[in-house]
Formats: sequence, structure tokens, C-alpha cells
Amino acid sequence: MSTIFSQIVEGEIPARIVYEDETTVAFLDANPLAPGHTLVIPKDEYERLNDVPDDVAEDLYATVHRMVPAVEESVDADATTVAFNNGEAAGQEVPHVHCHIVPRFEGDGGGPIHAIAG
Ligand code: D5M
Repeated sequence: MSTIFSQIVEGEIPARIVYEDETTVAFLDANPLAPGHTLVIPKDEYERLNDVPDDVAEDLYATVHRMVPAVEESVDADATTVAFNNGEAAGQEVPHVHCHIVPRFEGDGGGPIHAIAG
């Protein structure tokens, strides 16, 4: 049984995809903490960062690096919180590695986000 994110990669369920290359995809979070909240995933299914091979980790980071300024620009954010919930005890709900890019705004009252709620 593939993860909900693999189903997005396969086009089996809809998502608002904002970037895609050979190994990674970025799409809007369905339950955003702020407008523009984006998730970046490897296309292949790995449950945790610990499981991701080095070459895929490089591609994943490259996409995060590319998406951070794009997300900030798209919603005119002042900053971003960039985080992984890596494992169930950390609040990871979808067992397919994903990086949250959450737009932040001066005075948004969020402080440093301690836990990215799923
Ligand atoms: O975060 C899992 C995140 O995944 C949470 O912010 C909601 C989001 N989510 C769940 N299903 C979907 C679909 N179908 N499209 C887009 N976003 C989705 P976690 O770190 O695992 O708690």
C-alpha cells in the first residue's frame, strides 16, 4: 500500500504541484499553517530521513533550497520555517519523508515553530 504522497507522485490523487523534477516534487500542503505552506518530497518512498540515500538527500535539499525563496516571494513572506517531523514521536503523520516550508510574517505570533502540526 503506497503512501498518500506516492499517490500524488503517481497522479492518482490531486495536489497543487508547484515544482517537479526527476527525483523530487513540491506541492501545497492541504492543511496549511500559513498561505503558501509547501511540502517537498522525494518521489521514491522513504519513511524517514534516516532511510534516504545520499544522492536523494542531495536532490531533496537542492529542491528545498530552490523552493524557499520561491515560496517567500509567492506570498510576500518575511521569512520561512523549514522543518521535518522525522518519526512518529516527532509528530510525523505521513510515513513518506517531507520537508515543510512554512511562510512566516513579522508579528505573526507564531514564534519559532516548535512542532509543525500535521
Ligand atoms: O505532516 C503531514 C502534512 O501533510 C500535513 O501538514 C498535512 C499534509 N497532507 C496530508 N495529506 C495531504 C494531501 N493529500 N495533499 C497535501 N498535503 C497533505 P506531518 O509532518 O506528517 O505531520
